Amino acid sequence: MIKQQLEAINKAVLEKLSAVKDSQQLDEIRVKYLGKKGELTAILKQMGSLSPEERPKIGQLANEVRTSIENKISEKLEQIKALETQKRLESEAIDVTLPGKKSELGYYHPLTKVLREIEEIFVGMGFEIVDGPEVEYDHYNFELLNIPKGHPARDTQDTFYITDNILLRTQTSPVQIRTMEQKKPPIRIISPGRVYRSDAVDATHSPLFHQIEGLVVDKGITMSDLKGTLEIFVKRLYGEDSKVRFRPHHFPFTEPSAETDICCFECGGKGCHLCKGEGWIEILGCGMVHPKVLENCGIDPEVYSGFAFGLGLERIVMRRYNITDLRLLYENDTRFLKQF
Ligand code: 2NM
Repeated sequence: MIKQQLEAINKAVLEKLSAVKDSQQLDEIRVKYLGKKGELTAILKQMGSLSPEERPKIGQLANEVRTSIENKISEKLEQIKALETQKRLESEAIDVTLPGKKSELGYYHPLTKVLREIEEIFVGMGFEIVDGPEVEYDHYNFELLNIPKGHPARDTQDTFYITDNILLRTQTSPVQIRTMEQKKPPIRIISPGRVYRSDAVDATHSPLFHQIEGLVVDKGITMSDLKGTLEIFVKRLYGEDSKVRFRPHHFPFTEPSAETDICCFECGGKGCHLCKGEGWIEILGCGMVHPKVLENCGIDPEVYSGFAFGLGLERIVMRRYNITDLRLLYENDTRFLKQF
């Protein structure tokens, strides 16, 4: 009787196993037949009613059935696991032959591009690139540069003041001043960076723009060093054929002072729309560092002399690329920036 029941269970399990589709169904079968309240366990509890001769035979059979069912279940489990892994791999498969998503490359901003070019030219002539604070004392931005109290450049109309004596630098000259205070000549530096002036925004004005200033101080520096250096700079930037001229000018921090023009690269000097009929285009201001400025920085003007210059980066960039509105340089519209 028990023997038939055991064989029936074995048969039922085999049938059910063949229909199992996932590990959950398999677990249900295991509990139903082998669990503590399972059918096989229930049968084994009836063993007490058997005769002593029958008991070991049926016991052995029961164990065989149990082992067989256990083996079948774990066999099935392996099959299901393999199937599930295969399904997962199929659903997660990546088609490596599909075209990839292109990540966009960055572009150098035109201001950065031209600045790097200019830096390269001066580094090639032995200049160092020096940085300094954009928030400055009026002491460094004006006083030591020989720009006296009451000078129009110091007016709140033109300069952004933070306190009575702290302001946003209006040129990068304070970097040159700080360098002269800290280092003994020979000094050969350029100081590029942001500068600030209280201007309303239009096509040619912005309260923030960029300047590059340069300074050379040593024994025996003369106006011919200034002219030679700046001529080489202009030729490297605009081509070996370009011509420069120096016009007398006035700056409080240099004496003598000059403005440097380049012969119009559009018309070759005849006069056109670009140079406004002049034949020449102004590109920088320069001069021999005023003896008072050297002295202000602890450098003896009887022993040392120097020259300095300053140029506006935006104007150079705008002329280089024919950009007529300065605001385009600050809007960071990639449709504009991609063109350079
Ligand atoms: C310019 C024009 C001329 C200049 C002077 C100095 C310093 F600190 F040495 F006195 N730095 N930069 C200078 C001279 C700047 O910009 C148009």
